[in-house]
Amino acid sequence: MVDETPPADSKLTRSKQRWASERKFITDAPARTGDDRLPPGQHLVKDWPILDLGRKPDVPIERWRLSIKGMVARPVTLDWAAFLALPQAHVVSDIHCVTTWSRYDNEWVGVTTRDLIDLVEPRDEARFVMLHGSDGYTTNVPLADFAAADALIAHRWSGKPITRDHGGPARAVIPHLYFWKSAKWISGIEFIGADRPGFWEVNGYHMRGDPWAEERYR
Ligand SMILES: Nc1nc2c(c(=O)[nH]1)N[C@H]1C(S)=C(S)[C@@H](COP(=O)(O)O)O[C@H]1N2
Ligand SMILES: [Mo]
Repeated sequence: MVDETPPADSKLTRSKQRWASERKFITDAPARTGDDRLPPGQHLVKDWPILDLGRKPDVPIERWRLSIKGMVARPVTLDWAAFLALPQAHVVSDIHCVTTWSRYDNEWVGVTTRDLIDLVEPRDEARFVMLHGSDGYTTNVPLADFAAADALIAHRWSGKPITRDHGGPARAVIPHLYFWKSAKWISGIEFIGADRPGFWEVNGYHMRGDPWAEERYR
């Protein structure tokens, strides 16, 4: 057996000790890495694909409105200025699309769903939300998932305004569910008591859509 341990005072040992104290080569990687980070059946992409129904509404910020209604004590319609006046959160999260692509480390800026929930005060009977897009798209999300700490209504990605192709001026981002739950061109958040299917859910997609449980279809 060859002992490859260098003597304690060798040049290499001293370099390694110095590297260790300087944390050389150590990046601040997220806790989830490798197999733990990519859900089953997914593959990684570097670019950001565009998927929608093909109708891309043009919503200038002067006409942008977000109406939050349904089973809430204080329904509200936000215009762009009111939306930007709410606390702005920075979130880094992964995208998992049901068509099997995933994209890591997306940098979002926007208003957390928790802050919006605090604003409108859902009634006890509210259990789900229906998200509405200006293109007529809808998608249903359990309230507990919508209220996740890293879920937000985002208006910036990678330091820039979200483009029209990707749902700008503002879109939902609910990172721990498949990306079809993240409505682009968001125009409404409706709190409801009983679950009902949105656009893709009517067409056979899962009511919840957890990528870790591969909840693709039902
Ligand atoms: N309003 C709206 N939101 C939508 C869609 C849509 O067609 N309309 N498509 C969904 C689907 S299936 C996916 S995978 C993602 C795609 O977002 P992206 O084009 O920014 O990648 O948006 C989701 N949100
Ligand atoms: Mo999708």
